[in-house]
Amino acid sequence: MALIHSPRDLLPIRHTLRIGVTGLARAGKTALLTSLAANLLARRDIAVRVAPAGADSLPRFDVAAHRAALAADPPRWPARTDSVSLLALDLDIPRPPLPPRKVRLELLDYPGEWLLDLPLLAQDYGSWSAATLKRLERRAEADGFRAFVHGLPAGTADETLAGTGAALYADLLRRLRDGGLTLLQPGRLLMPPPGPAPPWLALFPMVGSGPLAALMARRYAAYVAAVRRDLAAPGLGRIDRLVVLADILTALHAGPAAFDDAAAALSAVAAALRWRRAPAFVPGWLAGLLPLGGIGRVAFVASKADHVAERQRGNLAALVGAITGAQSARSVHLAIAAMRCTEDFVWTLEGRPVSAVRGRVAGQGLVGSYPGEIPDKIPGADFWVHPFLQIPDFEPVRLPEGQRVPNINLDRLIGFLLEDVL
Ligand SMILES: Nc1nc2c(ncn2[C@@H]2O[C@H](COP(=O)(O)OP(=O)(O)OP(=O)(O)O)[C@@H](O)[C@H]2O)c(=O)[nH]1
Ligand SMILES: [Mg+2]
Repeated sequence: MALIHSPRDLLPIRHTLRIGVTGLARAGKTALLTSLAANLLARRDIAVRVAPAGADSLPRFDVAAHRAALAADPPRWPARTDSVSLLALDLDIPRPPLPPRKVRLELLDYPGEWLLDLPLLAQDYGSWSAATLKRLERRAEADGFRAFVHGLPAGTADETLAGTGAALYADLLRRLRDGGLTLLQPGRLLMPPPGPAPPWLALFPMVGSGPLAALMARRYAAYVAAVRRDLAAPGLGRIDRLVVLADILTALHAGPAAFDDAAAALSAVAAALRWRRAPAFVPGWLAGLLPLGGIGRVAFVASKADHVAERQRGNLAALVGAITGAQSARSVHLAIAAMRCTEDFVWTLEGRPVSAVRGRVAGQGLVGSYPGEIPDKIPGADFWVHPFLQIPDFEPVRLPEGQRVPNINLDRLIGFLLEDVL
């Protein structure tokens, strides 16, 4: 460990490192934050404590309640969360003979829907509309909305018409989400920001060049400006490192259309992050002022990796890499389980031994699972001939307070995120 990483290390103040943890609903954000906190708090080599909330504006992540759920008998998963929250930990890292390095880690539980707004920063209204309408062509759910858009009269920018279109589109996004799709934009239509809805949220894709299209283009521009503002805001923005969680196993189970859509979403996010990351020659203080420019490291993570055996986890990580194109000093792709609930075992299925996992399922006791082979690249048509099975809802392992949470590859994630800190 280097004694000094940067000149500010010599100052007797605590500096803050903010890590965004993002992923779509149920991707495993809360489980990851709880496990990270429990494992850092259980460390003996550094002093770690939950930082006081002070006069902060963001709600605090309730570590104590989430850990208590795991310590209960029977243990329960941490409850669902539906708002942004912040977990702050103060770390004192010894480095004799110098005084300890003082770092505040701020971990932000960031909605995945908002992550899907990043690609919009590089698109204008016309190209976003064209791409979105094209994707909708193949979806039966979109029939009503498509008919509305094609039937729009030329030459009016009527507020009522705009309102009808926006309501139809927002409803369509919700139905597509329920149908298992991921690439749903703008994300704030599905996960609105706190407070009353501003008029520019009433937005939908359309083609043409009349006054209504011009109104939509203005709303889109206002939307993108708000996304940009949020990224630089002291509350939600200013993220130094980012973890993008993806539940790839559930996407594989959902079938080719849903999987391709999820992969397209993840790949668009990865491209937006690559495009926005400040080049190496831009000094840190300046990079922090650029939109997204301050994000120095990104980890793309397949979650719930304890649902497959060791042999398959390499493929799972490789698949995330193939989708995101991530692999550089500043990005990694990993398969992790924030809370490992299973053990590997060899299962004989139809006379053939397969590497499977087993864990406890409420009401059923110990259950074996072998969902199928994980492809190590984006799967083609032959993969989908054999359906990928649903992963069971394993119970978490009971965890007495103060203990480390069993996991897979969490140390690698921490090592990557905090390489220059620990
Ligand atoms: N086996 C296993 N299951 C996990 C793991 N992490 C999460 N899960 C499962 O996934 C569910 C969702 O995890 P959460 O951490 O609540 O996901 P989230 O992204 O915070 O979800 P929302 O708050 O609803 O957006 C959990 O209730 C578990 O059933 C893991 O490491 N292993
Ligand atoms: Mg959550």
